[in-house]
Amino acid sequence: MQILFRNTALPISFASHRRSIIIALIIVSCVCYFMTVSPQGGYLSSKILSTERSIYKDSTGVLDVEQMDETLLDLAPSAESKPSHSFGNIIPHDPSTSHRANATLLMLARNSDLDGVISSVEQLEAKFNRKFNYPWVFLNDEPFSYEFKRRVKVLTNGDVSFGLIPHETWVQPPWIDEERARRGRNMLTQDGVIYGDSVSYRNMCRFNSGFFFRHELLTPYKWYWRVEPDVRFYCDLEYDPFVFMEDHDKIYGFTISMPEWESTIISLWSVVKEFILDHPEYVSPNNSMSFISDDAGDSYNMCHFWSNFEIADMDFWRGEAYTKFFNYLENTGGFYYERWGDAPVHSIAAALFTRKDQLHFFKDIGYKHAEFSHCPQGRQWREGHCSCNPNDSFDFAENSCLRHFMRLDDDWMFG
Ligand SMILES: Nc1nc2c(ncn2[C@@H]2O[C@H](COP(=O)(O)OP(=O)(O)OP(=O)(O)O)[C@@H](O)[C@H]2O)c(=O)[nH]1
Ligand SMILES: [Mg+2]
Repeated sequence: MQILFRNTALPISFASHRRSIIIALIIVSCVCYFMTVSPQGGYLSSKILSTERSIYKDSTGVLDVEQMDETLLDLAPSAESKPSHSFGNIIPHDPSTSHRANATLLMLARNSDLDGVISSVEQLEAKFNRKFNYPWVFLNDEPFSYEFKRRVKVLTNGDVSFGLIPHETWVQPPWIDEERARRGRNMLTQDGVIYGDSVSYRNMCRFNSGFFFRHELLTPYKWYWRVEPDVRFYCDLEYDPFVFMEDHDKIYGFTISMPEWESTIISLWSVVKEFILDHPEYVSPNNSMSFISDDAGDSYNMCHFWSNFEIADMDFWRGEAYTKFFNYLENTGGFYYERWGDAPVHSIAAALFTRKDQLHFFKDIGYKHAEFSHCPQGRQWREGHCSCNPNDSFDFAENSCLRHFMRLDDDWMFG
């Protein structure tokens, strides 16, 4: 009996052992299969995704992130392996498969600005550039310290250049009548105007108006994003704003617009009007005069794009219209006799010498400089994971110039 049991038991146990092996093999195969399609870590899944990234470009080569997310969801083979909602956000940007712009991030700074520089760079890297790796250019009127360079370079994977500004493009030109300039500074100081007494502030404004784009570190580039120390970037930026500008034939992008202190630019508009009379050929037929004037150009309403944030095309500043315009302004000495800012100078030129559809309001970029911020609204606020309060945006302030920009055309709302 025992033998019989043994004899019969042996084949039974061998057969069941074989079944177990086959079941185990099936389970292992299934696990391997689901690992490859799992959103959490499958090597193969990331391979599929990176291929899709290169497939789902529009005709201009720009990645349509929303389209890509939807497509990936469609591709998911089963409910179990469907990507989570945030899946699209963790796909690293792969510059090798995307169209890039000839662009740089740009900051003018002093060695003493280091903490504010680090704060701004750290944020822009986290919110945007970690995925895109655009280079940075830092400019200074004095050599950057070893410490400055060491602390800044470590913040980015992009190339970083540190440049010295040529003396003659920074300091007050020798032909400026210093006595007249001093009287101008005193007047603004008495009026309590910020930086009214500062020559270095005037140097900075003049440099930003007419020279930065000619610096040897910037001449290789077409596009720049101007960044200042101690600013805030509130939202994730999943697309490339330089490529956006290029593909949509834009020239100048901004986030905040406001009126200038009138006493700093007393004679600027009359000089601008003279220039327009001398050179009507540079004024675009489709210009944005109604952004900068409420009376068809008779007077300036002081509205300007706040130039501490700019994403713009340096070829426009290097072009014939702006070169002649800047030289015209420069020859009056107004940068030193008054305190002409680069913001009204850039804004007036952009408004007059470009088509209005070449100006772009980056309403999806949450940004703060000093006490004024722009916070995106609605879907853009949610999808950008913005940390700003959407109810606290300078756009709604009485003295914001956004309504002047909006009245140019309603297209900006859909642009
Ligand atoms: N190298 C250098 N950079 C300067 C100098 N003055 C200003 N800057 C930089 O130029 C930019 C504008 O200067 P700010 O002092 O911020 O001027 P602002 O934005 O009009 O005024 P704030 O409200 O004080 O920020 C910043 O990036 C500064 O770091 C200077 O004398 N030397
Ligand atoms: Mg500033």
